[in-house]
Amino acid sequence: MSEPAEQAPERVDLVTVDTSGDGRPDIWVADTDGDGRADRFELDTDGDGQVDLTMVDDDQDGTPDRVVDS
Ligand SMILES: [Ca+2]
Ligand SMILES: [Ca+2]
Ligand SMILES: [Ca+2]
Repeated sequence: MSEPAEQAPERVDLVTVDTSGDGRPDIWVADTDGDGRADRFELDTDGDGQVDLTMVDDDQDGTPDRVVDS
């Protein structure tokens, strides 16, 4: 038995923010490659609880680099 060389990336929400104060998060900051650093930012811009805008931080410097259309 040997450990797999690569583990499947597992998304972890590092931070959720409720900017509108309605008790539901509208910003999610997630780590999708398992290194503990944020690389994905999701925004709910109309407050329905569904993500409207996804941004990816390719170099993981904390600033989103590009917008991903879903
Ligand atoms: Ca990461
Ligand atoms: Ca929404
Ligand atoms: Ca960046």
